[in-house]
Amino acid sequence: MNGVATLTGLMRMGKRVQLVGPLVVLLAVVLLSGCQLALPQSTLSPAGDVAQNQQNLFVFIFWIAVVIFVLVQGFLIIAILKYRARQGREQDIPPQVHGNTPLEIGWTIAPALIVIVITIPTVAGIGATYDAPDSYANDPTLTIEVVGHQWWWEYRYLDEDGDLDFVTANELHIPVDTVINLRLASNDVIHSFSVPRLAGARDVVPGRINRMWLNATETGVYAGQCKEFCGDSHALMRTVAFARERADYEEWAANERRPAVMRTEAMEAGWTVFEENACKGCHTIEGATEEEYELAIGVTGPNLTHFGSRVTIAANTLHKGPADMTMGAFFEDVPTDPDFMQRDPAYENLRNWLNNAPDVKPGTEMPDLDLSDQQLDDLVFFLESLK
Ligand code: HEC
Ligand SMILES: [Cu+2]
Repeated sequence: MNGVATLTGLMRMGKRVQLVGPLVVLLAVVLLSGCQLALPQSTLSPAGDVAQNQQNLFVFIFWIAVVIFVLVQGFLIIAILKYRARQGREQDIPPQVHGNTPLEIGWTIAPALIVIVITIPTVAGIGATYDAPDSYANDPTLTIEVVGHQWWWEYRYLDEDGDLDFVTANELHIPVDTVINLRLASNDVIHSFSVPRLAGARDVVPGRINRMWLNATETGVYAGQCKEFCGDSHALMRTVAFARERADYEEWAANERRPAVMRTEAMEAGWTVFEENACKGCHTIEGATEEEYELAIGVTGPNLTHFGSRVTIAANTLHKGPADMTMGAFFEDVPTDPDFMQRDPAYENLRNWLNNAPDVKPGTEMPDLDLSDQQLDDLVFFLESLK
């Protein structure tokens, strides 16, 4: 009987030991997965001053927490070892400190001081996220209105006089070492704008205009995302910021200011599909003059004037190319070959989007318009010609 009991006991222990290995591995994976620094949305690899300031604050508080952790755990371990029950002294009670006035005062004041030390730079840091501090007074500035829509971002660039310069969507282009003042508004529900490697998040609230500033200190492509649950496709409401040298940015902006390319004969079929299928009512394509080029002035969906020069669709959830291509590969080698768009399945993702947008993005206002294969081909060609 006893032997059986010992045996089952041993077996149980064996099982427990077997479990420990995988559990340790699992715990390590969960805990260490946060240690990768080069993730696209990591606040731990800042590429702008606002993100850098926020990281500095984080590191400062982190080390305070480490010191407190080591002290508290250290005292705890000492207490456990020193005052543990030992054979023969089960009844011993260590000296009691209850009512010890210097200690009581000490551990009231110390945490209060720690909180004050953390609060001052935190509040100052929050204050510095709205407008660039005076030390940036000599930097060039650019103001962009950011409008959150379910589920995409509209970017309205303002000129020096504060008048509307041009409108684009989802892909934010900025020059490096420039103070970018963002004015944030919502078209429907509360969203939150965030490109973590450049700056923290700010809520985008209907009925008010919030503001934040950021700058990019390195050229690069920085991923972002809506950070406030805003409905069905909230997780598919991303954004991407391209920080470029000033000359490259200026070249891009000059193109954005231009009206859409003139209609060529090859684009005619696609334009007809666009015009006859309600697209025109939801999307804007800015033409030169009304006679030369018919205007589309819909504002429900993204501005498509220079859609052909964008590399992503559906608020940066997909690139336009073949469905099996990774985002990274597409970004590295954005197709510039004029024949690319005629190749099958070159613009597969874009084609799928046009074919049935709600299938790609649940809840989107863009309907499934039941287009034929030929109409889809014509549309892809037309849209991709809008450089
Ligand atoms: C009822 C309004 C509506 C109609 C009609 C409509 N769209 Fe859209 N479209 C939208 C909205 C809203 C989005 C943004 C979806 C998202 O990303 O959440 C969109 C997105 C797009 C995009 C991707 C833009 C980008 O930058 O991500 C393209 C391209 C597009 N539409 C083309 C078309 C074409 C072509 C038609 C006609 C066949 C059409 N749309 C009809 C509302 C509409
Ligand atoms: Cu959202």
